[in-house]
Amino acid sequence: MYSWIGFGKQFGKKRLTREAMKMNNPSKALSKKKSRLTQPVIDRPENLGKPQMKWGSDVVAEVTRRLDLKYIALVPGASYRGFHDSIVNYLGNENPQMVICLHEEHAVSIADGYGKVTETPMAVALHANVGLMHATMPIFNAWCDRTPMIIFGANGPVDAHRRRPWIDWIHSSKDQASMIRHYIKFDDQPASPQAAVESVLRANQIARTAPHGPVYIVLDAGLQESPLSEEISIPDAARFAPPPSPAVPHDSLLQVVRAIEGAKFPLLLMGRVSRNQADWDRRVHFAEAIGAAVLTSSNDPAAFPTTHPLHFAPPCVRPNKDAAALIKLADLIISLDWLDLAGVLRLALDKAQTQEPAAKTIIGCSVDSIRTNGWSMDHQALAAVDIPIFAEPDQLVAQLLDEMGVKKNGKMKTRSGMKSLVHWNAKPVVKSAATGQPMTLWDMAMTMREFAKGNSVTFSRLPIGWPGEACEFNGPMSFMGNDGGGAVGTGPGHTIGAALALKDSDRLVIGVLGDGDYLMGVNALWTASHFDIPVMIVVADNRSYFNDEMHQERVAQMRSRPAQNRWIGQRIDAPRVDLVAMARAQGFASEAPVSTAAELSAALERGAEIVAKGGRYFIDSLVLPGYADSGPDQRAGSAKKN
Ligand SMILES: Cc1ncc(C[n+]2csc(CCOP(=O)(O)OP(=O)(O)O)c2C)c(N)n1
Ligand SMILES: [Mg+2]
Repeated sequence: MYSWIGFGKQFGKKRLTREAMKMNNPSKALSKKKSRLTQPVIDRPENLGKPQMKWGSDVVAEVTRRLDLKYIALVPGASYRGFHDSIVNYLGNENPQMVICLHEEHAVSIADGYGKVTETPMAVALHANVGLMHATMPIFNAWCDRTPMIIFGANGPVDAHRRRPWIDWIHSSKDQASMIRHYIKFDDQPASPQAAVESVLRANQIARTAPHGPVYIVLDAGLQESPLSEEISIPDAARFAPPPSPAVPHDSLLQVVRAIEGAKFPLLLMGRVSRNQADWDRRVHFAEAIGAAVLTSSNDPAAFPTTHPLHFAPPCVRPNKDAAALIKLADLIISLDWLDLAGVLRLALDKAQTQEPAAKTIIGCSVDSIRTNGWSMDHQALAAVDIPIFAEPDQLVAQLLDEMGVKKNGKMKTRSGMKSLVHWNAKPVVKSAATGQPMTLWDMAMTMREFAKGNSVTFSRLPIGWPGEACEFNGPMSFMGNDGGGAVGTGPGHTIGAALALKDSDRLVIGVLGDGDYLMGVNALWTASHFDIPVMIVVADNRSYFNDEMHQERVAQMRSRPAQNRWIGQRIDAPRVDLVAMARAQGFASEAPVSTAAELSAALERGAEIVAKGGRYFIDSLVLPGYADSGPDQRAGSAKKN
């Protein structure tokens, strides 16, 4: 099999501590930790000799090499053949190493999955026009996910006299980035190799500065394929590092402390926070020190231990009953970049519109406002906030602990208003269906929860309707969040990208996907096999785009029309798609579909053994159509044709 080579230092960020701030030296905040990520020795070029930087595209490759970009996901295309050659024959297919994909949508989704885990960018290369067109949807999703990503596109030759007939003309467009400019943070089309140096350094800095996001650099084919005619200066990339989070002004910090001291029932909404273990620990200390209840969102990566005594309600997207009760009870709400603060308050407090004031003190901590534009509305409704904090949430937590002098392992503060609350995890667990009964989504979810308990599982994705009660997350790698852009088809790519990032760890990466999501993105799987990435995919197979059956049922009911027709144009049946064959065809081990909790348990054990040895496993888990996010009596399984 393949062997692996070690890899060097990584651009990373540390919180600004009081000491670092005193020194007023942001570079102190760069992590010195060695990356544990390694690159597979695979697809090795031969007879390279000692490659010299001689071509325009060599310069782009050279700068890219210095940015600690380990991988470049791609589908090839002649528009960037110069850059492709530079990566293979100049860089030796290392740093970045090519991750070949069967669709541009997967190249971007894999980079998104990777970025969610590492909070660092993966590079992507896309063919002119058509490759970019294939990739637009996952680029939008990465934008919504706030995932850093450096995308190289191509164009031209921009100089029309150098274009080959036909093919170069269809690969040329004016302002190519306009196709995606509404959902990227930066784009550029440098006109010379020296300008490309600056362009790539700037793109890297912007992608890695919070709020993270994708950036796009268009490489003119003329620039790529021109021999260098002058000396190129490539500066030390460390001098173009992303800045750490802005610090919270001391006055604001004191306001927050006073609000906490005056609160009877503080509630922490843990939203888009970091994947860093030390930050996780600080969030736990903070919640315990101030005795705040905690909510987490099942849209976002794990942010807080979900079975912790202060995490009273199961994770959710829209507030479930328990979450709404907590929001109603709270007199102080501290939002740590909660995705939709105004929306969640509106739903929980039964407000007719988002601007209706909530009679609570609200602290909103986020840097998201600087990324807002007029095209995408993914910035969500405007929240009323009493103490606005422009900083990354973990920066605020670190400074608050410092300011309040919170000791590690101090006692958890208890609040009288919390005594009567029953923790979601203390409620009697509804057993899975009796052996032999077909599984509901609830049964499947509870079976997976049991399995995950004994294994170090990273859920790269969870399907629609998955119950919060199945989300037992105990660390920042437990769950990577769902598709921020509501992008069906990204699940397989996200899973493989997350597994690539975690391939040298002891974590078992599992993507639990809807069958519609799996089928739309299914040929992402081949990349995992080609790269020998250990991973498991489990499909909650209801043979339907079931989410939309629910919509059709609702519309029919609103219009007093027959709801039993909701399945038409929704069912993925007749013929049944052989999901297992599609996985096997791409190098995954699998077995016959399972339809009971006992069968699923056994399949998971078999799969875990194979993945632990470095393999890939696929499970087709048949479930009755229906959702379990409102509890074990799952919704709407009945109105169906058969
Ligand atoms: C690219 C894209 N196309 C269509 C949709 C609309 N859509 C939302 S959920 C969904 C169904 C997804 O099916 P599946 O993954 O099987 O999950 P299920 O609804 O069955 O739970 C569809 C089609 C979407 N969100 N994204
Ligand atoms: Mg489905």
